[in-house]
Amino acid sequence: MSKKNQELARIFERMADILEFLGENQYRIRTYRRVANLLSELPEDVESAFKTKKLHKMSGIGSSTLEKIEEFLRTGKITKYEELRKKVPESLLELLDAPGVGPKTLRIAYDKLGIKTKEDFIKALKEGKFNKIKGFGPQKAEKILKGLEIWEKSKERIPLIEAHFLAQEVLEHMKKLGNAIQNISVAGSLRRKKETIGDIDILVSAPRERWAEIHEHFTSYDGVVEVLAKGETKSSVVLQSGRQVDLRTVEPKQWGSALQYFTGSKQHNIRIRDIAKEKGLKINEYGVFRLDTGERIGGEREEEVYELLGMQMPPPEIREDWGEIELALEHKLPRLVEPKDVKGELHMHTNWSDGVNTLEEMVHTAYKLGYQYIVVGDHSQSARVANGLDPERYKKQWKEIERLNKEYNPKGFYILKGAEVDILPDGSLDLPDEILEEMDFVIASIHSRFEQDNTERIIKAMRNPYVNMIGHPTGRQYGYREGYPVDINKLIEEAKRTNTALELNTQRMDLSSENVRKAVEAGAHIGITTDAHSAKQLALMPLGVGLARRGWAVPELVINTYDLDELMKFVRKKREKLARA
Ligand code: DGT
Ligand code: CA
Ligand code: CA
Ligand code: ZN
Repeated sequence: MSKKNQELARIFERMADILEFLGENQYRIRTYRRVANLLSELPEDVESAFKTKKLHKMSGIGSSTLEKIEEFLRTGKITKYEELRKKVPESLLELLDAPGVGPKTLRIAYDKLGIKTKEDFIKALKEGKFNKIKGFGPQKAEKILKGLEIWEKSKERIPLIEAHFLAQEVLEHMKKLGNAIQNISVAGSLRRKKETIGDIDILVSAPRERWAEIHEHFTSYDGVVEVLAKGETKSSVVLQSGRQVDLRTVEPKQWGSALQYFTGSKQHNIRIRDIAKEKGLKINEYGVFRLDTGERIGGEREEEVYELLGMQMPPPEIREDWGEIELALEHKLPRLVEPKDVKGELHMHTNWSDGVNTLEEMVHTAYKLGYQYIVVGDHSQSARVANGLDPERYKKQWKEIERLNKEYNPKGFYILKGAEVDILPDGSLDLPDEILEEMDFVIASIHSRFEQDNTERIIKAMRNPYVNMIGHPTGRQYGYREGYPVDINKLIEEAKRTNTALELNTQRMDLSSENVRKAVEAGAHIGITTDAHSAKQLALMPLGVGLARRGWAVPELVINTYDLDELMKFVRKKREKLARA
């Protein structure tokens, strides 16, 4: 649906709300709501529907409605709406977007309690002022407060990992419909693996006669707290977590073009449509068409959309108009790292330090994931809260690692001795070289002094011949804390020079995609890790791979796509290089 349709539908909805708040004529309120519904269901652009007089023929759209639409298309405003808005305090109007807050509730608040702002409204709810009002009761107040909390949250963007899990649950629910659904996929920024997601988009293809059933099933998912819209082609819901999910249905033959369209990004799609135009084609969510005859020439498969433009299909993660279009036209897109390339986990914790699972459980899970190796990277001694290990405890742990290796090596799986060693404030390491030398793979990370510039501190750590990867290089922990000041360009340069990898930590989303891209362009190595503190978290790897793909990472530079031999070669190369220097 076009933006204009949405905007206009919202204005009619809002006018109905205001009239209801003012206690006006029920008939007009119903009319406005019906118009809002019609507009949001309109398959074409309201502007063209107006020009072709299609709107004029629709029942439910009278002459005064047409006048308002005409005014909006001409001026971007509706006078009637501007007049109505002045009759209600602005800050109360805003509350109408919150679940469970309708115009009637606001009217009561305004009339009986003299409430004129959002803040007063929340305060009155908390203080139980509504309880005295007939038909209101503490349960209703509680429900509204909960709704407001969710609503506030929904205004923030969703961290990728959270969106991923929410979407997985919704997909599971949708799959219960079985063969009513032909294809289903996430789209939008979640498919592009953006670090934060505005709302979750899900696309479904199915024969038209199944659509009603599909939207019914979607909106009745038990994680839904509010249904924002339920239509023939699109429904929107709010989940308990306050997050919004949109679901769209298309016909099976439209699957490819719709998936392309709803994956975005908008910038990417604008460029794609321009290229289509130059080639005498038109591309939209319904398919690929010839401009002259209007004939539909494709759209069932997503690749086909790009093929018809004579280009490669850029992976969803890089569809941002960041240079991918030019390369795709020349058929020169790089082959990005894929989840199936990953051969091992480089960073995880067991209950020897702050992990929740035993070494054996972590090892078993990694083996089941089909990996060749796992680095045991428990914290070092100065991480007291994390129960960090001193040299003696590492040596004890090695005994257990050796025992497990006897069991796993014959199956082609290798447990590597390692540590996540703390980089101390002066850039020295929390473990002596003698211990590090006996390890197979060492991560060094900063866990203190987040306020200072840590560039030199990290560079010093990189110059240790036994440090193979810098853990979470910028210190950013998405949604929890900003990173420390650090010159990423210098780190990348030194990483390349010393043969040290930079970690892309899936859970912290550090490195950002931008930084991955810088590292890749400079030819520095990256390690994609889950930093798992439980066996379950080891499964987050594909998301990390998605983040790396967004940074255009190629397998040659991602060290955990290497076979064990190659990985050990990477380790040895640094030791030899720095020993010589
Ligand atoms: P978000 O939700 O803010 O993280 O970002 P997206 O990219 O998921 O954006 P969203 O949910 O508004 O729309 C999903 C996709 O649908 C978007 O990436 C491209 C496509 N799309 C939506 N509206 C428009 C539009 O007005 N023009 C174009 N070209 N594409 C659109
Ligand atoms: Ca979205
Ligand atoms: Ca959306
Ligand atoms: Zn860690």
